[in-house]
Amino acid sequence: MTDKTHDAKPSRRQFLAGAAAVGAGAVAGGSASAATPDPLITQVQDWASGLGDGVDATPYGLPIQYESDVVRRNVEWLTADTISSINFTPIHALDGTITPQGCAFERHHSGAIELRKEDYRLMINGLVDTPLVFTYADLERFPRENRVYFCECAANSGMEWAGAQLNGAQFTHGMIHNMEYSGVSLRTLLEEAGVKPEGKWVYVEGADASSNGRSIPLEKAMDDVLVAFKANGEALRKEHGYPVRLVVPGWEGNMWVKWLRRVEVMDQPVESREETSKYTDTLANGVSRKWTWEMDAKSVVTSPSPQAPITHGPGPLVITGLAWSGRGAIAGVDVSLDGGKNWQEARLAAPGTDKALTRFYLDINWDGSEMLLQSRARDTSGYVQPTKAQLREVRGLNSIYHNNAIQTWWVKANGEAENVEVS
Ligand SMILES: Nc1nc2c(c(=O)[nH]1)N[C@H]1C(S)=C(S)[C@@H](COP(=O)(O)O)O[C@H]1N2
Ligand SMILES: [Mo]
Repeated sequence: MTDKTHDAKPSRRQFLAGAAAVGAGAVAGGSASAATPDPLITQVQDWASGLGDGVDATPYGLPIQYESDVVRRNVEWLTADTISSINFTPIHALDGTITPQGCAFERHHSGAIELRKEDYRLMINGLVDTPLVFTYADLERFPRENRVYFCECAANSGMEWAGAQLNGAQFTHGMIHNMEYSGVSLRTLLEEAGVKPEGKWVYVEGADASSNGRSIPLEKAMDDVLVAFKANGEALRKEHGYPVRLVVPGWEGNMWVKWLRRVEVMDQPVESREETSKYTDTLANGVSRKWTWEMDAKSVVTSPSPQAPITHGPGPLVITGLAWSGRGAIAGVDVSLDGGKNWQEARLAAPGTDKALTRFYLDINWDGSEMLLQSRARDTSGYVQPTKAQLREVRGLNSIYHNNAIQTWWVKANGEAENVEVS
């Protein structure tokens, strides 16, 4: 077969291709143009002159070396020791909504443990008709569900309460991941044991030394909580609770107990360390709010952002970010280019779904001038993401957890971005 574009005489097709290249050049400010031959187009490259790698070079695939900067990172002063640790999802470098397990943030109170399926046991006891112990193989025989949910640590954005501090969406908003979980509804297992009428709470704990025990009202436990063993189709990674973790949709990450070992049905909450001295919010008057389970609606522009600067000149610019709500689905996202004075509605990549990340885009014709970039999420309950000032009015300045305020990036004319606050 002859390729007409190789003829000396320009064909219509060649003209169109040339025009497209010029057009693309104008859009991206790139080097492609019909006038200057591009060796990447005109010359046979090394990778086309021989064989590539065989299929079994890496039995379990890893990202290509050129993507080696798309990794979890930590903030040194936050991670004093390795067993009480936190790292952050590189949300500035991801697209879509699903977080690959390999770069999903981790938070451990006493380190990630290695637990074999054979050694796994889940006990349901307390106010039940029949206390039960399940093996991993037992869990696999109950009807399964598949659901996508976000998991956000209550401390996400916590370092930003007092002022703009960390320079990057990964650090300000990266204590979040969003995966498709496969598992058994906790309701199914509780019904198997038979909850006694006095049972009003469950106390859930993990097999690690910290146990990370939390009390959950029975109403929630019987609603959408999952006992999950797969994430994004494959087994949970060790760091996310292999072989079994609890998924508590929309509620603070601390309740998503990893290496789940026991569910005790109780008539009252335990008031454990994790739900009293930690994960509570102290208000301006010194009184702490008792329970803050639901994660309020929140959003962030992931690009452009400090770690994802604009690398081209004026013209078409894709602004994108993530939005989520623990109270339902995202109904809409507004974006401001001028620090919240004017707002325009972003395009949702797909309609928001219950308690899961939603991707938004705003495709603009950037004039090359600086911007104060913000996003504002709205959820199906009618709630609108607040400004920092509005949040501080209600919550004061003592809080560490549950900061869902609007984030501002100062995008400069040279495309670089910085974490700032507007008043
Ligand atoms: N057993 C156990 N479960 C746990 C924890 C823990 O240290 N031990 N950390 C909790 C906290 S504070 C958060 S934010 C989430 C983090 O889940 P990830 O490590 O999968 O991101 O797990 C929660 N579940
Ligand atoms: Mo957390």
